[in-house]
Amino acid sequence: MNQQPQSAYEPLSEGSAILLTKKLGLFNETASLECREIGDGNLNYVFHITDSNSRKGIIIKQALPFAKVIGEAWPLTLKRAVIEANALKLFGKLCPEYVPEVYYADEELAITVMEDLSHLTITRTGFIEGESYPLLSRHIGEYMAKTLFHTSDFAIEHGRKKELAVQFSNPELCKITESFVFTDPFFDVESNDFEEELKAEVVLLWNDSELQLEAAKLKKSFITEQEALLHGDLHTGSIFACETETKVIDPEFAFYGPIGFDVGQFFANLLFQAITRKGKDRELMFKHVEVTWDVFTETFRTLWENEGMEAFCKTKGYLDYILQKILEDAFGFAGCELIRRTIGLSHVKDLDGIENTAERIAAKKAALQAGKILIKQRKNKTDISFIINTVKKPALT
Ligand code: SR1
Repeated sequence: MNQQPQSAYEPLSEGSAILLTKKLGLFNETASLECREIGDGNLNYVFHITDSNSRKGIIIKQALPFAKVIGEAWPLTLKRAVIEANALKLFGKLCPEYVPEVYYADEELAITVMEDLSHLTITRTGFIEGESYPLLSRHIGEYMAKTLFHTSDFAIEHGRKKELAVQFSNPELCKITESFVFTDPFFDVESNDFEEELKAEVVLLWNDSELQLEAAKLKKSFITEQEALLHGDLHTGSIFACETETKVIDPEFAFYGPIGFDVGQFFANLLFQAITRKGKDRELMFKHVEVTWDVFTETFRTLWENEGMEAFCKTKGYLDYILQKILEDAFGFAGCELIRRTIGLSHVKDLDGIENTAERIAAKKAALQAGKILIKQRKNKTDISFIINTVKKPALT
């Protein structure tokens, strides 16, 4: 008889999370530990454990074996916890200032124990409450340049890069993106989710053959190009921040893919805020987009010049070609993210949280319009102002 090996996996409770913390010796013996589950419960448990004597804390994140946002019947690999822990460790080496420290990881329990970031706020939440995080774009531009350059063929020996691409093979999580970002929003399928007031726009989008062709090209690029180790889900819900500090969390979607995907997702999520804001507050978001790109290119250029290992790094015009490709890709991927979070599965609170129906629908139409322009007109756009104008002056793009 075939016996299946018993898995040691079991979901933690607040009580068993404290017991685990004690077993790992993460606090001293006199600690008085308290625990709260603070996750949104969609994909993971997140336990916040604090010592009420020292006020120090840790986070234990545990992957759940299903994706609640899709349905408990949708099983989801626990291997993503290993991907996440390893990505945090690697990105942490490349960019310690912007990545939480990992103290411990257990593959069987699918847990990662990491630095407590409770002094920071999730950027999306802070933005919705009116925060502007002045250093965010500087930090994320630098984070992206360092993590993406240092995991690319431009910086590491080819055998090592191929080993990393295998280690971070993440088919199940990539499938989520392939379906819900790159496919479903462009067709009339059940997973889509939008208000009746948007139906006419959405039907136009489903019948736009030029848009579909360009979305297909972007999906192909996402599936086939192994340029660098991506975060893979770099939206403002994956970033903790305050006025002075920024930390990038949740790289469970990490895999080797096209560099522009991380850049484009971050751009799109800044644009959701630009769409919902007015006047000076709106300009701040456009400024964030511009600074992100400036810092990203400056840092990437410096790394390329000082640490580039690829034989063609000194070839005139090659770096400019690479940066232009990243920019065009980022525009297209940003367009897909704008459309997906508006009419597909897994919306953003920036738009869904607008209480006034007319304002909410207008904001969603603006997001769809910007998304379509970015996807269809991304080619040969050499300036960051193109993405800003898709929201600021869509008629001129
Ligand atoms: C099933 S997970 C839905 C979405 O949440 C994550 O943040 C990713 O964006 C994913 O597409």
